[in-house]
Amino acid sequence: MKAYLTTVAALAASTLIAGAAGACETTLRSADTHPDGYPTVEAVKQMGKMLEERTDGRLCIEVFPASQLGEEKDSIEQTQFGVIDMVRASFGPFNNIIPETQIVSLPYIFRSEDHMHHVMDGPIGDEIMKAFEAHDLVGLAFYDGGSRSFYNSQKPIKTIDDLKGMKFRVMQSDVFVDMMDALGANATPMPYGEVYSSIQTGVIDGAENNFPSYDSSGHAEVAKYYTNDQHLIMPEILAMSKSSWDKLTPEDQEAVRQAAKDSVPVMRELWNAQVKASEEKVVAGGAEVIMDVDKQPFIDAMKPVYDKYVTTPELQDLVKRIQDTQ
Ligand code: GTR
Repeated sequence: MKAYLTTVAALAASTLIAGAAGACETTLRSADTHPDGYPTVEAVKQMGKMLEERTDGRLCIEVFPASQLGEEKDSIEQTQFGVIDMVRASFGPFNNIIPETQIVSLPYIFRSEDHMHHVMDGPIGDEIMKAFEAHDLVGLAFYDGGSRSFYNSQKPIKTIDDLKGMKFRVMQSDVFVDMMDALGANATPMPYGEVYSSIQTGVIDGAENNFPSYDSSGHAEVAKYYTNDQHLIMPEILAMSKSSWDKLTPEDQEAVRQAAKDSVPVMRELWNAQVKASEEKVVAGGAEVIMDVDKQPFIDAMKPVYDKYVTTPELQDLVKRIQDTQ
């Protein structure tokens, strides 16, 4: 399950910035659900190297990969409580906690990953980032989750009709339960770590994710039909515990912000390489990938989800601002 990442891990290691030697005064513990070598894990490690160097060893980051500090939803809570200093997570598990994350988590809200970058790198992203503070979190940087699509163990899915009555794991967010309802399928919200065995034992038929996660989680081994419908292009975030943040001097806070910002291009480069590598790897491993999907019926089917979440003139305006962003 880990071998797939060798190339990207090597790429990451080769670009590492040498950190100051010796013990760090403060080590920030950062949680990630993904294994070592995954782009998000490597980007935060590189952020740590930059931070260590720029603060003369005052601040370091230790990344705990592979859900060592708990499943994503739990590590978010632990970060809010200050037990964990930092967490890198998808927007999905924040949806039920921070309503401001919902609109940019709607299916097909973004036309492409570039569109998402343009929105999240601008004023709309800044507004959403600020919303984390009311929930004891300081948003540091937006990372990428690529585009998520359906996969399952039963049959190739070509149209919405093929999804009817099937059971799919979704992240623990009401938005995605409603998305599955709108598609006529059944949603089973559950932690990421339970998906592999749930597919294997037939508790669910499948799940949905991007190529790197489909690959690294091993889900491709148990659910070989992947349909590239790209229903979700949504941001991920690297966030810090407000209580850990408040312990830092303004100078160190600035160093953390800057290092997080500088880790974004690193993350994007690793990400693009990994998407390609993972797609090739799952296909070589026997996955049947349907790339050519007519997305329009999927987009049209999402109307009830938009009706449910885009409920005020302000939210309607936000959707329009997102759509108008080039
Ligand atoms: C991945 C994402 C993780 C996690 C996972 C999931 O794409 O990077 O943060 O949210 O999906 O489906 O739980």
